[in-house]
Amino acid sequence: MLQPPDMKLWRGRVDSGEGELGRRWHQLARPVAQATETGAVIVGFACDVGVSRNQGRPGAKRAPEFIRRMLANLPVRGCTDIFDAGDVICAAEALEEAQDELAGLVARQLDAGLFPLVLGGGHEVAYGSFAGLGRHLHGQAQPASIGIINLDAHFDLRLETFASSGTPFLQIADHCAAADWPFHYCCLGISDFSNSAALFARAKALGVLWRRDEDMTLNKLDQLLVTVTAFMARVDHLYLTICLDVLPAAVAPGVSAPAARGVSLEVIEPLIDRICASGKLRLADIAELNPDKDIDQRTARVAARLAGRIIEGRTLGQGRGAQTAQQDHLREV
Ligand SMILES: [Mn+2]
Repeated sequence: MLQPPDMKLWRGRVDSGEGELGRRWHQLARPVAQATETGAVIVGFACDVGVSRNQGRPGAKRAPEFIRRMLANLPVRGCTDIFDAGDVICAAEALEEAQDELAGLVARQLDAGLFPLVLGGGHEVAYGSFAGLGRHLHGQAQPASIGIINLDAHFDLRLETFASSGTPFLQIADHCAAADWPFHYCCLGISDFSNSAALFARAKALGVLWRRDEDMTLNKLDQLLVTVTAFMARVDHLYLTICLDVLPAAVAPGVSAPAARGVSLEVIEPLIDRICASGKLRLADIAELNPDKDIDQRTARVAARLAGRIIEGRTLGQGRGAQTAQQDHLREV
């Protein structure tokens, strides 16, 4: 079920004495019905059925509301237009229907020329998000070459007879195989102690590129950036998905499965910046905030910070993407 945007969530401080420079996101946000051609659109996926089915701690259903409240107070910097498309609400056990509805909504926003930033929900959001990008790209002359970059402690490649928050990337691999699309999956932040040997074997069989949490330290950042840049060069479109349990538990306590180690923001943020600067990012989502388990809204805050970084970074990235295209053209000449 699609719930229209609740603009009452977009409230916050007003620094009326500061004029234009004092504006915050709540002063920009408008319902998507008023969207112009450019801009980012916030889409909520109010669902944690996948988390329950995966034997996790439910609560992520309310995350879109909590993240919006944090986004509302962000200062306006690089972003231009922020729209809200409302929430897909998952009724009872109807996960597959909700994922399908999300796919339709995401595809419509992409068709309209907008950049969707989806707020999960459990990581089952990823299958709906990806399917939406797939629908948008369907019918192009070339098979869609989509790179998936997942910042996550988990592969989420579980082999099950039902969909859950642990299965989305195996579902996507099947989806790609059926459509005769390549499956380009890069998973960053994997914990050796949170994935079974079966999952490592499946990742290997599927040609997944992964890096472990312990290999994602600041002194290895340069090499990581080289690896991710090479991955991005092989694809035409990028889908970035962030599972908040990739972060240390002190930074992101409000998740179903807090990380024993995690990857620090010092490493996560430059990676996100590089992804945004590629000019190829079409879609992003942020999954697994569980407001019931959060402490002083730390996790909601970090989710909003990352969402803001992606939306602003992408605006800058478009400029850099155009620049790169121009440089490529000059080299050809
Ligand atoms: Mn995860």
